[in-house]
Amino acid sequence: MGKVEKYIREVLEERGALHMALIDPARMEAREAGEVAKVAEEVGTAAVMVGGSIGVSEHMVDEVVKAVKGACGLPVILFPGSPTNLSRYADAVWFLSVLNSMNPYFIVLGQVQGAPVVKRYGLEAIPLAYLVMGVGGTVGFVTQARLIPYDRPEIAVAFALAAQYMGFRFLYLEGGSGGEPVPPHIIRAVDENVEIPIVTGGGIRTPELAKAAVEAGADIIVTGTVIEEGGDLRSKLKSIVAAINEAGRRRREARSSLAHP
Ligand code: 1GP
Repeated sequence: MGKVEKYIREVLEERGALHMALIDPARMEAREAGEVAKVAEEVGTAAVMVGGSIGVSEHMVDEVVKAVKGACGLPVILFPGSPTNLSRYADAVWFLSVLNSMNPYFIVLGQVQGAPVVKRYGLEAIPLAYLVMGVGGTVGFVTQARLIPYDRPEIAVAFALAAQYMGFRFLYLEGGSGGEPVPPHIIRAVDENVEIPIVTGGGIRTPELAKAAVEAGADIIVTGTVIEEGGDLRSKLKSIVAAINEAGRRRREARSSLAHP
């Protein structure tokens, strides 16, 4: 296991749940990304993810990653929409497969194109099964995902189990950026059936939504749009991170009382 994955697992162990801030280089300039990362670190975000589905070049990723690394000490994990979204300046990459894509490019061929670059850049690859659900947003459109409907938790569970049996170490339940968050009943059904940590994002813009996702069993909460929208970023992020930490703390306590009744 690489350094970043070890760090993620340690923070999860310690806090019960964690927040990652997502920066899309097509939607945010490097300078602003640096400022956002600094605030994110101050309010307790655990890592910064960088990536996007459309309009992202390697140069744009490089510039954002360099700005984030210059502004804070958090690990930077790439979240690539294509093999051209890799940067030698990042710490790790979610080496993701869109398992419910109907196009083999997004399941394995893009990964084949990118793998030698990951090796050349010395990036830590963290295997991630990526499931796009609900309305799916831009990522659902681009990756030609056969979207998992929110009234079919059994399909989400079947994909999640397949992902775990295939050896993926993290599972991402994606509602689509700016979309409807993956509902708690889907997260709960998946959590009851798989052991690997659950990441979720898409449409999470309030502390209440973040808390509901953690209570349902999500381990890592990703927010992107809320960071791009402007306004009082510090207080917005602070309240979201606090809600995640609080729900994580309660989950840890519940687990330890089960272990030591
Ligand atoms: C998108 O899950 C992420 O891949 C984040 O979504 O932009 O809605 O926060 P938002």
